[in-house]
Amino acid sequence: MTVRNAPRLTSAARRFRPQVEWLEQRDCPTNVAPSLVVNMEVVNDSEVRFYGQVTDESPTTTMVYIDGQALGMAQPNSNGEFSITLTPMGLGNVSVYAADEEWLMSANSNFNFQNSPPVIEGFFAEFLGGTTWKISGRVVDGAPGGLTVTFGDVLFNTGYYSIDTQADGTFEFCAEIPEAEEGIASAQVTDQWGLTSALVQTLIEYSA
Ligand SMILES: [Ca+2]
Ligand SMILES: [Ca+2]
Repeated sequence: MTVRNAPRLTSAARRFRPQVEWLEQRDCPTNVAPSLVVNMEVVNDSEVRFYGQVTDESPTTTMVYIDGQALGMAQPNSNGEFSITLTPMGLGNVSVYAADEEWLMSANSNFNFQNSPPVIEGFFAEFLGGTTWKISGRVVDGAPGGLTVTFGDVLFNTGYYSIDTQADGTFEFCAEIPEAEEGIASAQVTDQWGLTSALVQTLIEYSA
């Protein structure tokens, strides 16, 4: 029986002997897709705020994307919490999702941004004497300031085409209406989202 000497390791082979058996064996970290809980809140009738929480093994490596009628992205903090306020381009659908560094994505959360049309209340022409009339009214809307009220019929015919509302939605001005032009005056307003009110009317009439 021949006993062979064990082969001698070169110094290079010795250096590269695997060391893993002396280390604690651990599972490789797995990258899971983020999941998302998100809410939409309308601010002042003109902005939308998206806020919520991303769950991921590493929330700060994820990003929340807002797509559709509002566009933006938000970086979650280490707890996964995020908040972003955006001005929509118009009414309609907005979807929100989260993606991590490897583009693993959460499901989409879908929202529908809608708004109410404005209403003109108390449209009235008050006779002040001579040919002077005080025209007034109030626009009721989620964002009633700075809207343009347009006039038709008597007011339009005598050169009063439009007026912008005050911050509280009110409008008021004096008009000179010749007796020959008396009749119905009308008004209408469109809000910032392109929603138009019903037409309102008032009578400008000189008593006999
Ligand atoms: Ca992940
Ligand atoms: Ca509105």
